[in-house]
This record gives sequence, C-alpha cells and structure tokens, in this order.
Amino acid sequence: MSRSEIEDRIAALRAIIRHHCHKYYVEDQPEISDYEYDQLYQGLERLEREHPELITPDSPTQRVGGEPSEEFPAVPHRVPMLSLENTYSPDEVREFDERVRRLLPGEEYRYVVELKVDGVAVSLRYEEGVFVQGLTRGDGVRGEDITPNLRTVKSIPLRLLQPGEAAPPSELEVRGEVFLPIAGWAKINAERQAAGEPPFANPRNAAAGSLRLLDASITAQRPLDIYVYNVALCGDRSFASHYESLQFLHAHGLKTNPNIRLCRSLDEVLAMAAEWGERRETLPYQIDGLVVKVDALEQQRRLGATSKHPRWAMAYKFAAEQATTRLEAIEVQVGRTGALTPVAHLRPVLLAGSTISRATLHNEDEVRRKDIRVGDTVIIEKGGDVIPKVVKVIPEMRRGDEQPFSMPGACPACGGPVVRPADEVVSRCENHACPAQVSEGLRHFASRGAMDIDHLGPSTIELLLLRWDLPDGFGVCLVDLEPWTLDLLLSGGLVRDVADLYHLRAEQVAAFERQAEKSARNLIDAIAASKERPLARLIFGLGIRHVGQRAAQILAAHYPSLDALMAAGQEDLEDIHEIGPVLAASIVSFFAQESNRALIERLKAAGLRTSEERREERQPLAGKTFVLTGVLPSYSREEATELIQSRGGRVTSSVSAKTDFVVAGEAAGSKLAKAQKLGVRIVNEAELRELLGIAAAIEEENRQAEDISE
Ligand code: 3B8
Repeated sequence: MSRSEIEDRIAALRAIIRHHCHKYYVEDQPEISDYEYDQLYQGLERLEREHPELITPDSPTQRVGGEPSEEFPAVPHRVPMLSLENTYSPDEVREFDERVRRLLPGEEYRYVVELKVDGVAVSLRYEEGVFVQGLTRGDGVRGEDITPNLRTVKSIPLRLLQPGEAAPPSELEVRGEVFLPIAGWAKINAERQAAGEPPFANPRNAAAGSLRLLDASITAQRPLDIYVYNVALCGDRSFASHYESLQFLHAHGLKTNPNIRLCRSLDEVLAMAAEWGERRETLPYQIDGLVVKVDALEQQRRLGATSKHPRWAMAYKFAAEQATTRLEAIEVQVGRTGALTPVAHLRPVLLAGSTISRATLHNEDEVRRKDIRVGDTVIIEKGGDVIPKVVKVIPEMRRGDEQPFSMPGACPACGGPVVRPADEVVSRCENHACPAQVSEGLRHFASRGAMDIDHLGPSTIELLLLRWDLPDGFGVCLVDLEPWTLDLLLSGGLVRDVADLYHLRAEQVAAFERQAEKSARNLIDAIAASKERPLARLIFGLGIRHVGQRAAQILAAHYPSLDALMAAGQEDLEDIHEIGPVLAASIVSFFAQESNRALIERLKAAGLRTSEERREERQPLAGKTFVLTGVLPSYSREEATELIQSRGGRVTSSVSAKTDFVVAGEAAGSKLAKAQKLGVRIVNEAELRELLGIAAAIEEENRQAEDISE
C-alpha cells in the first residue's frame, strides 16, 4: 500500500469504528457482532502499530489510558459549573414555580423535566469536534482535569458526529453526569469483596472512585456511562430552548437521556415525579430525583443564577426509602486500625429491593445521641447505600427491658485496652498485635487494590494466623480443617505480620491431601509474585492510617523508593499538593514506630520491590512544578500541560518559590514578572521541548559527573 492508501485506510477504519461504537454504546443498537467489531478494531490497531506517526489523539484506539498520570491539575471552568438547588418537598417545588412566575410576569413558560442521574458531574470540551478536555465540577470555578479517565468512557465520543456534513462547532462545552449502571457497580463490588476490599457504598461512589483513579487503564475496565444534559458553550451557535439544545447534542453523537418530558404546569411536573418514584427501580441505573428546568433559554438568561445555583432549575429529590424493624443486638467490630465500630444486628426486613439484617451505628456518640438500645424498634433507611443506617428509635414501642449500649472497656477480639482520645469519636484497641487488627491488616495487604495476592482470602488468613506448634514436616491443612486439628492450636503461628508471608514454605502450608498440596503451592507462588508489585500498591498495602489508594499513588509518584518516603518529614509531605497535615502526620508517625521500620526492613530483605527505578526513566520531570503563561507558538495550553504531565511534571496555576519552571510565551503577564522577582527559572517553548525530550539524558549526565567527582 502506498502512504496515501494507508492514510485512507486508517481514516476509513476509524470512521467505521466510530459509527459502530456510537451504535453500540450510545444507541444500544449494535449493527454488527462483537466479533466483527473486534476485527475492525484490531485491524486499525495493526495499521497504527506499523505507522505510529499516523496515530491521532481522537483515534478510537486511544481510549485506554496507558501511563498512570500524576495527580489531577485544577483547571478553571470557562463557564462556572453551578449545582442545582435541592428539595425533597413538593411545597418547595411549588415555591420554585411561584418564583419563576413572579420573575417572568405575564409570560408563558414551560419546563423540561429530566431524570436526575446519580453520578458525577463533568464538563466536556470539544474543539473542532474533537474531545480535548474533561473536568470535574470541583468548586464550580475550577475543576480537576480528568481527561485521560474520561477518554475511557465508551459513550463519550472522542470526535463529534457531523449530522448533514455541517462543520462541527469550533468549540463546544457540555455538562453531563458520568455514572455506573447498577449491574456494573454490583460486579465491581463482588470483585472487591472477594478480594477483601471495602465495597463502594453506592454506584455514585464507585463512579467517582473510578474517575479519580490515577491509572486510566483501570478506569477503562469500569463500565462507566454518561448522560449529557446541558450546553455551556457552543461556538457562536445559539438555541431557542433547552429542548432544542438536547436534540443538537444527540444529533452530534452525545448521549442524552430519552426519559424527558415537556411540562406546561406544576401539576404535570408533580405527576411525573410520582410516576418515576414508582418506576425508578426498573431503570438499569440509579436516579435520585428529577430535574425541573425552564425550557426557553432567553427566560433562563433573565432568571439568572445565584453564585451557586441557577434560578431556572431545581432538583426534586426522592425521599429515601425507610423500613421499621427490631434491633436484636449490637456487635462491636475491630478494624484494621483498631477502630471499634458498633454494628446493629436487625431482624431481617425488606428495604428497597433487598433484605437488610445489619446497619452501621458509626460510633458510640451516634448511638448515644439517638438513644439506640438493644431491643428497640428502629426506623432504618437506605439512601442508595449498601450499608443502611438507623435513622431513629420509636420510643413508644419500648417495653422496658431494652439495654443501653456502651463501648466495651476491653477489645472484643483480644481483650486488650480500649482507648478513646478526648478529641476523637472513635474508640480504638491499643494492642497492635490484636488478632482482629492483624487479620484485617493482612487481608488489606493481600487485597486486589494493594498487593493483590490470589489464594489469600479471609479463610486462608484465618488459618495462617491460627497458632500452630507442629512437629517438623507436619503442615497446616488448607482444606477440610477437621475439628481435631484445632486441638493442635498452641503458641507460635505461621504468620504474625505481612512480612512473615514471604517466609512461608510450601511444606508448611501443604496438607495431607493432594488437592491441598496444589493449593499450598498456588498460595506460595501468588505470594512470591506479589514481590514485584509497584511501589504504590505496597504503600497502600501497609495500611497507614488515612493513606488510601489515591494517596499511595501520589506518594509513590513523589518518592522513588520506600526509603525516600520514610525519610520524608512532615513539611516535605505537606508540600505535596493534596497531602494535608493529617495525612502527613499519620505517615510520619507510622514510620517513626520502630516496629514498622523493622517490618519494612524484613519486607526489603524478603526481596520486595521498594523502589520504582523505571518510573524515573519514563518520567524525567517527576517532582518538577511548572507554570504556563502567555501563548506558546506551537502548543496549546492543554497540549503543553499534557506533555509535561506525561513526563511526570506537575502544572500549577500560580507562581511561588516552589515553582521550578515558568514556561513563558507571547504576551506573558504578571506570572512572568513574579517569576523574575522570585528568581524562578524561565523557559521558552524551545527550552521546554528540550526539557521534555532530553531531560533524562541531562540528568544521567549529571549523575555520571557526580560519580566522577566523588
Ligand atoms: C444547571 C443545570 C446544574 C445542573 C443542571 O442528571 C446546573 O442540569 C445539574 F447548574 O447538575 N444529575 C441533570 C442532572 C444534573 C444537572 C442538570 N440536569 N439531568 C443529572
């Protein structure tokens, strides 16, 4: 094939794939089989692999984010991204309608009523029809740039359709809700629970969590979806009505929710709300109410907005579903960090489609404030959450033998002392060797999001924790543990902490049956494989208080090794964007503990990967902070930002003494002046390109020079 034939072929494949992608993901009406689709897709991938210079960012193959990005930079919204005023009460909807009528005296108006999808609000920007940037709402003025993650959402077109061959708008910014269908949420939770990870409380949290993952290739595995519901900017095109703008979005390939209705009166709005209150369970995704919008855009403009909410729209939310049942017992659970959580055991009751038998009571103060007693009749509520809560007690139902609750003075798992610091609501077991804590800690370490050790589920952990003192050659039976083997329980124990895992030998865990030998081998192999997990997973797996998956990724991006992280002081840590004082203090205090330092030494000795050399090579700008100002000759601001981030640098908006480089273009203003004043290094585009391209080579040279001079 000649070059121009190849280009034509690639363009044709992309057009066909885009068409089918739209049919499948947006219209739910595929015209070809998955197999045929895959063939087309692989064909395009092959051509692009052979001709990488022809890859463009809007190619359908570019959806899966590869490199983990650093944290998400804040980007100003071109049009403020407001939120809706909420109400649960029909009276307030009536007041809203009366206010609209008052502000539009004598005029006719109508409403578009939409479903309020319970997800994460995002703003999508298209330039010349190509998706270039996606932001979260943030504080409404500035959002987080989550473009790589949004590119993986299959129903977000990377390129707009062009109905009737009309040119796409030069710029288009739309707002929409990214959500996870209920089935997708359930599937993710099943996987998480199998791995001993906490489930996402509801589909919205799962969607938000998925969008904030630093590794977009994980986001790509989550079946996220979107409905767009508003136009914020659309070149110089104007619409007469909201309804018309939704039709425009749909025609350009953006997914709009078909369940909308034009209503001419408040009664119609309320009728629609009553109807969906009944029908909401039939939808494959979660909604938490309806959105009522004045349709005519000219009227919207005159109604205006407060600093937070438009006056032309209102969210009318469904009341949470409730049920009444008896609280039969309060169990106190011990978590990984020793936190004691009271959990209500309930007489099973049906609520919002599932049977509920447990509800969290959060903490002691909460139980006291609501005066919840064992034996009480209680009202429970489920607001789309997995874990329902006890709303209140019905004191009229008391018989007199209900038992007030108080936190036990001794840990229910180990009998150790329980302490509640004066300024905290949480009571904790102080014994770090508490079996419940150790067990939860092991489970966390082995979980999917951390070291991802297969075959180390909760029951295996319990077995390994059991205390054995067996004659040599006598192993732990991993299957069919007979009651008599429990008699062998003595002091000792195969595993007391996570480092012990790496010293297990197959014969120690092997058992009497053939099957068990194999499972012992599998376990040992899985443990060995986990030694190569990236640093972020290890940091997360350590279970440092407040250090979640995201914080762990940020820390791993800033520190090339566990040693470097251990050496970091409170201030160094706080200097990292998004690491606050509480988190920093928790990290410092974790590594200050001798037992934790010893643990890490043992993990290192066992051969775990505790540094991330490869990242350094790929990310020559890691740890460097950039500020962009003025107009660059060949990069847009977004492109420059992306390039810097792709090499590990961070782009911030204001210049300070901590800024490493200010990239100044044409018409640079006050930021340039400030950089000069502070003595921050100023570079032009050509120098930026050098930094991007050969910074690694320069660093290598520097390192060698240092070696020589030593
Ligand atoms: C203006 C209009 C916020 C929203 C809006 O399904 C504004 O319209 C908004 F300032 O948040 N969750 C919807 C949904 C959300 C919003 C909306 N329409 N359908 C939703």
